[in-house]
Amino acid sequence: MDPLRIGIVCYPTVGGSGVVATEIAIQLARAGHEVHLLSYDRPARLKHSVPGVHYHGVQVSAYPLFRYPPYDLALATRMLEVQEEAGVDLFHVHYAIPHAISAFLADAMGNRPLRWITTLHGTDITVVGADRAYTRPTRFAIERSHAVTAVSSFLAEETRRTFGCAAEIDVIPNFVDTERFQPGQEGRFWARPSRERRIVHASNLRPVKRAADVVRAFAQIAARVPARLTLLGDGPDREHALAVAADLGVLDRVEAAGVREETELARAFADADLFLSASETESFGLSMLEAMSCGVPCVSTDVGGVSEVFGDTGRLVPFGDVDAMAAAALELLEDADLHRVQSEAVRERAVSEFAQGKVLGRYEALYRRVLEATD
Ligand code: GMT
Repeated sequence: MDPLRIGIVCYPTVGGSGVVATEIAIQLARAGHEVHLLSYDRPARLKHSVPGVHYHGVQVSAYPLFRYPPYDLALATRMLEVQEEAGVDLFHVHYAIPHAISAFLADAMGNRPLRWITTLHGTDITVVGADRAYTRPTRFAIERSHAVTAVSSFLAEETRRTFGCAAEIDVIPNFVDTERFQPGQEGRFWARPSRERRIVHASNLRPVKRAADVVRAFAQIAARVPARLTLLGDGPDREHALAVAADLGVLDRVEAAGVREETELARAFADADLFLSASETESFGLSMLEAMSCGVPCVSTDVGGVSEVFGDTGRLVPFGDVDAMAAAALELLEDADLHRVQSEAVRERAVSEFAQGKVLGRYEALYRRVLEATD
């Protein structure tokens, strides 16, 4: 089949949607397609140049009159330029706001039709999209997209419920590179002389992630078994989480490891014993999938699409119930046999359901479907 010229638009920050978009870009380029990636900064996972992926930065001028620089306009212009210069066949925009609206505008401004697919990731629907100021443009942009995908059935349903959208939404789950995210060689806590349990949490530490609840659950765990918590990633709630750790007397066992590249992330997960997530909402939970791929069992709040990722592995607890989270974690951390079974089960689920090779073909098939339908 002919190679395609695909434009990918995403946020560059260390967040799941940027990671997914960049991984799609890299894999498409490896498969021989020409990829143009647009963002306001170089995405974290595109630190080094990748043959076949062309990065286009979007510049927003800081004119004194603009209290809020209009990024959506600058992006629309850049999309149009990239379409004209590189002959992009199709744009794939990640996160509805404002990317899908910029695509609509670029299409309206250009001389030839611009086609785009919108992938919904999470708070573009559950939080931002539900804000009255953004509801109508989000609904409009979704309905005008040439195809719409969501990363979980939960998110697709939530989109229909919040916006009353009639648009068809394909559910294409997130994926993981199961070669890069592999179990380590060291063994888990039962193989360590210290028996110390290594607990991890990875996120952008925004309030929605409830990092302080992770610390609270950890304090209960650490009161029962030797344990250490590593917070991977960075964000606004970092200091609060550490203050809670200090209040609970476990600060010496909590490490805030900052933003991690995926190689470091894979290394940190490789020999970890448990991933804790206390999110208020989570449409998918990509970091948990990456941990699962490394054989790390997860305990999470039962929110959003997490149950779709877990299947019958892991443990789900009610949102806000720190005691239940600690109890579920201890069940796994005090029983080496149960932990071994769970560790194998999560790895097996990541490989059988979410391996990158299985999922990516669905995007390529969708691109071709949209192009054929609109030719
Ligand atoms: O929606 C967000 O909060 C940001 C977004 C991101 O860019 O990281 O995260 C969402 O997309 C990820 C990738 O699809 C999902 O793994 C996360 O669950 C989802 N976050 C939320 O729903 C809170």
